[in-house]
Parts: sequence; C-alpha cells; structure tokens
Amino acid sequence: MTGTQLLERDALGTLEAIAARIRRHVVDMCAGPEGGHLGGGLSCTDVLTALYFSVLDVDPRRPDDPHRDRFLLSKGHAALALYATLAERGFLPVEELTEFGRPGSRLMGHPVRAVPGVELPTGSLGHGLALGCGFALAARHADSPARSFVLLGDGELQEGSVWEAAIAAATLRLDRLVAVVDSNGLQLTGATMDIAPMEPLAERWRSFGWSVREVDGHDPALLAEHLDAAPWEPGKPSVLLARTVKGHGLPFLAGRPASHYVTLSPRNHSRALNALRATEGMG
Ligand SMILES: Cc1ncc(C[n+]2csc(CCOP(=O)(O)OP(=O)(O)O)c2C)c(N)n1
Ligand SMILES: [Mg+2]
Repeated sequence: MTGTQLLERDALGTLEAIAARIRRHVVDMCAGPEGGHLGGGLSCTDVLTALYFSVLDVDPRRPDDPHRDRFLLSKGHAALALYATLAERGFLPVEELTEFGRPGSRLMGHPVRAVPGVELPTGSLGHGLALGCGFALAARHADSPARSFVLLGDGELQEGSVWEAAIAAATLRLDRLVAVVDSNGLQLTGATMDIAPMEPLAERWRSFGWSVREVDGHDPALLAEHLDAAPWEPGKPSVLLARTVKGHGLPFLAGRPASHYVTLSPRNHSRALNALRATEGMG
C-alpha cells in the first residue's frame, strides 16, 4: 500500500465504514427514477472497498499514471457500485452520484471512459478477463510492476470467452493478473446452479492452471489481505472466489433474484436505509 493510500484511509475510517458509505450511495442511486442493479451492486461493495482502499496502487490525482494498477469491472452492470467507490476514493465528486442514470449524465448504467478511473467500457458480459490479460501483458512488456484486477460475476462465467481468456492467462504465465469472482449464486433470472451450474468453481479454475483462493466476500479486511498477497504462486494468475450475497445488507431483497434490478419506492428506500443502519449498528 502506498503512503498516500494510508493517509487517505486514516481520514476515511475503517474499510467497514467506507463500505457502509458506499452501500448507502448504491441504495440512494436505486431510488432515482431509473432504478439500478441493486443486488449485484451490493454483493461486490466489499470487494470494491478492499481493492480501492487497500490494494490498488492508484491515485485520483494521476488517473493516467502509466504504472498504475488496472481495475476492470467485467460485470459492468454493477457500475453504480463502482461510481460510488470512485467517488469515495476521490476520482469524482460524491455529489455527482445523484446524477446516476439521468439523461446527459456520464454516470450511465454501464461504465464508460468519460468517468475518471474507468479504464474501459464494460457491460457486455464475458470480455473483462481477456482485456485484463491485455493489460497484464502490456505491463510485462513495459517492465511495469502494475497488477491488473478483473471483477467478474458468477453467472458471467457461463460465457465461453471467459475460459478462453483463462487459458491464455495461464499459458502466458500472467501472474500479475488477478480475477475476483463475485460468487453470489444468482444471475438475472434465478440461481446459477439451476441455470447452468459452474461448481465446483475452485476445481474448475485450478484445472485451467490458476491459483485459487476462496473467502467470505463481505469481509473487506480479509479480502484485502488475500488480494494484497497476489500472486500466490509464481507463474500462475490468481483468482479469488468471493462468496457473497446478492442484495447484501437488505433482508427484504438479499439472496433473491428480484434484487437484480430495482427501482426503490420512497417507502422501500427508507426501509433499505434503516436496514443498512441496523446492520452497521451490529458491526
Ligand atoms: C453478453 C451479455 N449477455 C447478457 C447480458 C444481460 N445481463 C446483465 S446482468 C446479467 C446477469 C449476470 O449474472 P452475474 O454475472 O451472476 O451477475 P450478478 O449476480 O453479480 O448481478 C445478464 C444476463 C449482458 N449484460 N451481457
Ligand atoms: Mg451472480
């Protein structure tokens, strides 16, 4: 972790406190007229917090630093959680989050490069890992110490292109490439295991030549510890299976396919904020 990151984290509070603020932003963004991908946004909030506030060597004052670590949100529909994280990290004004999804706003439903900190546009599932391979290969050719991180959904893993990229990464021994799977067990219309089962995920990735670890995806300090330590095996790309809950923090939506895309009514908006407050109180 860089000195700048340490200083900023002290000012911002613990990783849990930061994640709680990001979750509140995500909930607020889904109370706008267009709604948003609430469930998959909340399932990856702790992963994004760990990455941006403990792991990634990035600096909002120098978003184009050639040696910065790269992050790609392959599950681009969770853009709202990325925007909230980038705003808390200083890449864009927190006030701008109220513009999410509105006509003319750069904060669209899927991320584009007009947003500071967004490396490439994503949203069509299945492409992020191949792009991450490109970033990792480019860093190698440039003799850069940068690492490349890619966050994928577990339903997204049904895309064949993910596995082509997995083969390429292992063959090229891209050990500065790190994938994180937001393994929430749900995709758009139902449970991943009912639609096209991908388990046992750890064995599957291992058989493709990756170094695999599996953790509670809602423990940002633990996530940071594992991600910081990558590569875990020299010469192998790393994948962290983050076991998460879709709609984490909202008992009336958590673990339900209905959490995928939600427009929160004023009543459900305050219900959601109350639920988050209650969880935070317990923490
Ligand atoms: C190629 C492609 N097909 C379909 C979609 C529509 N789509 C958006 S989100 C989603 C479900 C993805 O499930 P998962 O990867 O598990 O994401 P999460 O559970 O984190 O929301 C689908 C099918 C898409 N964005 N891209
Ligand atoms: Mg999923």
